[in-house]
Amino acid sequence: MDQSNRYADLSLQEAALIEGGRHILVAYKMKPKSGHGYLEAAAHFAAESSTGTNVEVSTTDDFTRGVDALVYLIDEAKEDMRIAYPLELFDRNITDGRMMIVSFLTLAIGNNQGMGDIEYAKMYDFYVPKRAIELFDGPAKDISDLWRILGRPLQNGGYIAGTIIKPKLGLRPEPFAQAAYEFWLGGDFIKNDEPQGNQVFAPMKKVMPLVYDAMKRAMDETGEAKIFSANITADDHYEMIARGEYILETFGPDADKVAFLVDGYVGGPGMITTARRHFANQYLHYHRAGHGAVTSPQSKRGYTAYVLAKMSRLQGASGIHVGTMGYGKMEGEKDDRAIAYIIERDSYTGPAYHQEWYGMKPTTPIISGGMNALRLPGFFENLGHGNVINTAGGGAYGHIDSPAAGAKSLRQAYECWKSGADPIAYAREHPEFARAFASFPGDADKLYPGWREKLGVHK
Ligand code: CAP
Ligand code: MG
Repeated sequence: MDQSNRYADLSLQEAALIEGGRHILVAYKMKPKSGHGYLEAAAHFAAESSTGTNVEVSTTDDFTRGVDALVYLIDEAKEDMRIAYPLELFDRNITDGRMMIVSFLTLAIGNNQGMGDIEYAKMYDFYVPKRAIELFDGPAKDISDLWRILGRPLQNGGYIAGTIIKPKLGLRPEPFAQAAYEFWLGGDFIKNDEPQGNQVFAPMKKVMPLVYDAMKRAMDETGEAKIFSANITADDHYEMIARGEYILETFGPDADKVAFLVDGYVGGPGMITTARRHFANQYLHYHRAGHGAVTSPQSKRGYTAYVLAKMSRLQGASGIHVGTMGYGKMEGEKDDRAIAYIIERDSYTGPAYHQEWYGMKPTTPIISGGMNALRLPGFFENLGHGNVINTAGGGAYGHIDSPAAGAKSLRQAYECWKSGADPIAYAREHPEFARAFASFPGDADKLYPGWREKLGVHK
């Protein structure tokens, strides 16, 4: 049934919709199944994403039609299809009237992801009007809270050198805490790896007291504050709260140095909001493990990593992993810097829409995945700044001298880039950075050809 007379209005102007402030706009890359007209398929897509189904129903009235989602732009050659969703469509809390990401996803990326007349559709951008920005939680804490703890300037406080306790799983409490202590002798920030929690060989109630003890000893020895991002991911809301409350109690007077990590993609929006609302005083670290299932360029359905990051800021993530933009081990490319810019700036123009954030706190780009000191200078040059959290697991624990040396090499890589120094010249004056070349010779050969001769390394 062709519903384009109801669910499409190509006379609508995007600028007017934005000016009107009453719609969330969504841009998709959409292709209909063969045999289906583009506008007809798009209109059905909008119907299924709002007030309709595949046939007219007798219960529809004029009010219903007034909140229809409307296709307002199609470009079949570019597979570009854009829909205006009236704000009224989206669910609101009965407790406090706020909006919720789960409702946005249920409509914008819900049943429309499996329709018989749609080959594929992937959300690549969306626009939220000022009123919607006002109705999402947004971050409670941001990178300036971490810079304050670390004694840095609250503007441009710079690079936070972090790691992930490796191996990913399999350490018992004592070696786990020892690994943390050794990194903290050189670095700022340690996170649990995304699957680490309360494994039977590393019970949280054994690990956390030892980690806190390691933190205190490292802080005493270095004279520097340290931060731990503890994973409180769990299916059960009350389990998450129990974990978070236990961890805060354990870190006691240093509980302000605890961030909470949540595997937000596999856990879903509810898990992020549990952490955001129950632990509003803690930095909320959004780990996106699993996102590649939908965000990978190989996937023609779901949504992009750019959309995931933009949604995370609305939900209140203090920081989210944004990938390594082609410099690390995960999929990515240089232009992925847009994923950082949309969450850290108050105003940014993405692939389809310009977005103002009206002062909503920024979400920190977290850089992780195969990074080490050698790869960082190129990364910073591409991004244009180093106001990020970098968590390098292999880059720290793979340094041939020690995790502390690995941490120092990471920090030195940032200082090298910030000073504009030549990395080889900088390495001659900074041993931990120099030893990163010997630690990661494959990277060194690729990024700094002739490094052995230049640094006098002969094996
Ligand atoms: C990195 C990491 C990160 C992923 C996340 C891992 O370890 O801890 O979880 O890279 O990817 O488990 O692989 P390494 P992203 O530093 O040892 O590579 O940040 O792209 O979501
Ligand atoms: Mg990990």
